[in-house]
Amino acid sequence: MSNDDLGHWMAHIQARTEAALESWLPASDLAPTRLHEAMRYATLGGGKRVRPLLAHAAGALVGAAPGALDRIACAVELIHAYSLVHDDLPCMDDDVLRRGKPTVHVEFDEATALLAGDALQALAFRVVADPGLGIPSDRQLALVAMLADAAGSRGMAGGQAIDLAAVGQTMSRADLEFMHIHKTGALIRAAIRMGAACGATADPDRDTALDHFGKRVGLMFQVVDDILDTQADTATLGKTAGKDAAQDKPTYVSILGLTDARALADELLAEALASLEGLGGEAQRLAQLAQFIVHRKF
Ligand code: GRG
Repeated sequence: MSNDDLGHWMAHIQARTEAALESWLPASDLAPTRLHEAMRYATLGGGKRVRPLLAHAAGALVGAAPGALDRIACAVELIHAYSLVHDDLPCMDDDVLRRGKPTVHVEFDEATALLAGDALQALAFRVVADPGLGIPSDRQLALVAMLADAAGSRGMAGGQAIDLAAVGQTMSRADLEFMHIHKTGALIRAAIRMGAACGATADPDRDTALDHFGKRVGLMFQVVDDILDTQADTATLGKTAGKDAAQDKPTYVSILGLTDARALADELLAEALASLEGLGGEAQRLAQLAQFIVHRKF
């Protein structure tokens, strides 16, 4: 699988994800129209779709049906989109730019942004719980639980609570890792686990290896996000650059310095790739995605 091939495959999965999101999101002329417009504005036509790409790559590795993976991809992206809407609110990170356009509360209003996030989260669970998923019901329930764990207080929302409490504080490296593993890592890890759980057969060794990969990639994603916040400009990122330092937030760059933060990202990449070693050539796509995540420019 060449990098050229990766580009085509990514474009293909991104288009499938867009189509799946379009099919699940309520039409903008359906009442309540303003809320539905805001949900669509927050979700469609933007973002790298990293979590859907990982879900598809993990699912393809285990022979999962592409239609089921479209739904998993859609669900994790809906949770991600909701988290971005809420994260940008004045009571949280208070940002005005996301994916190169005004944030949802700027384009609409705060109450609509809050409700749009809530409704996107509910829709994510609706998608996974839908009978059309085509997965035996015990495993479908397990998928619902995986998504809930990743999004909840022991996952993404918990990590966000730690993040908000950390503003202006000093933090140990261990505490920073704990925060990042939850805030960003939990959903990325869940995307991979959920994709893999759509396969016809369980293989404990394979699933453990994939989960180890997901943990490393989840943390690596945020280490690189911390680096990009200091190195890239607002136009490239599509969101306000330099936010972490401006808000006096502890990050890998503030704690380790830029050089060691980069070294850590490389170390996590090596660990992630090592965990794929026993999984054969089909794991190549996940390896390529890990490389993409660490070398991304936005
Ligand atoms: C529960 C009230 C309430 C709020 C929750 C959970 C939450 C608010 C915020 C989660 C924190 C968060 C936004 C984590 C993700 C951090 C991150 C690196 C986002 C950027 O992800 P990319 O680069 O973005 O994948 P694109 O735009 O490419 O999809």
